[in-house]
Amino acid sequence: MRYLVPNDYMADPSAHVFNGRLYIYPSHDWESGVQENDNGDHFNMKDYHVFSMDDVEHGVAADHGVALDVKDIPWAGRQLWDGDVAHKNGKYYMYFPLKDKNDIFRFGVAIADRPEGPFIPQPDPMRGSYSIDSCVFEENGNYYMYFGGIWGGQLQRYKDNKALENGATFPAENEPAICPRVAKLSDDMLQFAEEPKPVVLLDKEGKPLTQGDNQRRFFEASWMHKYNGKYYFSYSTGDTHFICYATGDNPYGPFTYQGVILTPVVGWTTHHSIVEFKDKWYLFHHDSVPSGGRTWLRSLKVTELKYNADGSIQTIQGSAK
Ligand code: FUB
Repeated sequence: MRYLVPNDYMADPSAHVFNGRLYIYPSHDWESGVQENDNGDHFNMKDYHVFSMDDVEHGVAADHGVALDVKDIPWAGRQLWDGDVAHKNGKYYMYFPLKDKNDIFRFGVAIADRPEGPFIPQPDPMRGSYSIDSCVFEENGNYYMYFGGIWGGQLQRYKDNKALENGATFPAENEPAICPRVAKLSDDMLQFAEEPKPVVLLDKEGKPLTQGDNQRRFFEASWMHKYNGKYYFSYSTGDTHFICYATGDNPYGPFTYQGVILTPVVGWTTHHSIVEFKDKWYLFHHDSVPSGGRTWLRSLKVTELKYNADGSIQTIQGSAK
């Protein structure tokens, strides 16, 4: 494994192939001086760059520069976290989580004519949006947005898509865990076309993973890909630092837990994307080795991802020993 952008700190890579070229949409870490806390205030990012590759062997061929800056987003408060980009009818749509002026995470949409941007933000956040970590999956002209993250990602503040009056509720340890969400996007790609639904993660006995099962329950970093007709929902377990996956028969799930894709890396967060490019599958992710373990200064990596004959994913060793 090697670092893709050795001269800067980038994290949360969302990788996609557009027009035969691989594009990476990461978060852009920097040393903002904000104290580290469980709320993630130290992830104080203020812009996005876009990177592209002709092939993975030769690494990043181009840094296309700043594609979106927080100062150009009218409703911005702070913290541009993990975004994603989708393509429809010659336009590229970036979905980004950002705290508004009341310190509530919402999703914004920004539009470009080219995959590398620049992306022009819409004046307001998506209606009814909340929490963090957008991932957009396209199939047969339908676009599904997966999202959510607990703790600093604020997902525990919502039930049935409504903000809770008392601020936040976590289920008891033996109750079903808080679920990520999925919603189809509208034809114009600017709003949810439906109420977001919970993405239910089950164990092999068909029971929902519980909140106390923190080796397997969802924390943040949703990603969806399809392989051999199956839907693979992958995610981070946060405080236990695994990238795991669960499989299902349709984009809404439920998904059955299958195992670990990536064991813990150096740094608190672990976040990834999975993409097929030129007949191989890749795991893009980050760690904090180059910054000496400073968890808010992360660096991009890529490694090949391999499947077994039964469709299970071979576990990749992360950089934490
Ligand atoms: O980069 C900020 C946050 O850290 C992301 O949104 C989370 O997934 C975690 O990687």
